[in-house]
Amino acid sequence: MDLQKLIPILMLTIPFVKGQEELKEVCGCQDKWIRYNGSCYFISENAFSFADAETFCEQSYAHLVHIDTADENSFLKTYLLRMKDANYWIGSHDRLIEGLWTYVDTNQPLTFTDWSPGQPDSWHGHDEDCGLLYFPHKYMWDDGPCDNKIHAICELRLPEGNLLEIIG
Ligand SMILES: [Ca+2]
Ligand SMILES: [Ca+2]
Repeated sequence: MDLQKLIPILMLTIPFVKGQEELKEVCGCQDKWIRYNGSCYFISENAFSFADAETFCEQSYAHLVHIDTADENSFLKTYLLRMKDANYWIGSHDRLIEGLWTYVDTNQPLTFTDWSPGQPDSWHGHDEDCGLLYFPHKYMWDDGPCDNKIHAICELRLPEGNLLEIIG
């Protein structure tokens, strides 16, 4: 196993030598990441093109968010509604085959969607091949030009099972 793959495991393991409180805080998600169910999420302060947003997430061993369920979707929407108005990339796109939307982490078609009415529309024939949470519609989904620079939502799926149980 190379060091790059080992780092995320070390980051999950190191906290166990620290205090109980800190352990509870860190064993799931890194600082500034938000925990929800089996994943950690990071909302970027900087704005990126879709491709650069995915690269940004990969630097933390994550991907642009893959929204699997209505629960996860409403968690994100509720969270974003408390922040400043802005648009956010999610990991879905149809860059390869127009109209076939897949996720960057799995390359699989979407199983859950929350498109705004009339979306995705590749507006006025523009190439809008990348998925985003669109603040004017309370973070329902839209398709936008992949070169637009907006914020990224990264998702890091935690390993299955309860680490505390396994270790202790
Ligand atoms: Ca997810
Ligand atoms: Ca659109």
